[in-house]
Amino acid sequence: MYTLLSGLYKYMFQKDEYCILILGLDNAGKTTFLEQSKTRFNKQYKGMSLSKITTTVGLNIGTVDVGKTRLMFWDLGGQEELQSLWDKGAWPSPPLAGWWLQPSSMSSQYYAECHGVIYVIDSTDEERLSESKQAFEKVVASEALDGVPILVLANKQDVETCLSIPDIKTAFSDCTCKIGRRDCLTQACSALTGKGVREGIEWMVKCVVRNVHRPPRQRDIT
Ligand SMILES: Nc1nc2c(ncn2[C@@H]2O[C@H](COP(=O)(O)OP(=O)(O)O)[C@@H](O)[C@H]2O)c(=O)[nH]1
Ligand SMILES: [Mg+2]
Repeated sequence: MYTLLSGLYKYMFQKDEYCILILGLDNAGKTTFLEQSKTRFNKQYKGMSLSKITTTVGLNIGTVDVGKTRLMFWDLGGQEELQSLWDKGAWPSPPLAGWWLQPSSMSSQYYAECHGVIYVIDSTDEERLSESKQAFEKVVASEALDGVPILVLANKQDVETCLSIPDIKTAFSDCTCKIGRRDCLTQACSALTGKGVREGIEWMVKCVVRNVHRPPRQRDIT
């Protein structure tokens, strides 16, 4: 009886929550992607004007609900000096008040507890492509991310002169062996127009739900 009732409570009032890191160099389009995703998936969300997004200092947090699944995104600053924090920060554990004031050493790290990674590449920035590849290589080489699905977004595909998906795959080909057997998809995308955003999010949902090695958190629906 208890199992039945708790199952019913979970079905009606709880969502499975998965934590997703959005990584990539500064200016790749991470924050624009997060805003576009919130606007597309959250009916109540009155999005900000995408053209008014400014450089992220620190991080942005946002949630996107897809059916009974909630993705909690952490959009981390991509400037070089902030990249060293990607694998060091800590996830909050609400409802602890003031969690964001706690030093990261007090709890576990982003990488160890995240369920998925979205890595955003600026397809118009050929000059920084190898820098982006190096940052990506460190991400996929991290043991704490073993088995975690990675969605690579080749962003800014609305720009006519951008690099194509095959160009980007070739430039990132050194990293293939480090990707291993985890789920990984390279998706053409424009965070600005929304092209590829829904496909990318839906792919990520499918992957995190089937990854039994990192079970979700349960959250009451608010
Ligand atoms: N043309 C184009 N511009 C984009 C796209 N996504 C982001 N941008 C622009 O790229 C710049 C950096 O975007 P932002 O989201 O702040 O990048 P972040 O530093 O990775 O968070 C802004 O001027 C955005 O308007 C896209 O898909 N297409
Ligand atoms: Mg940003």
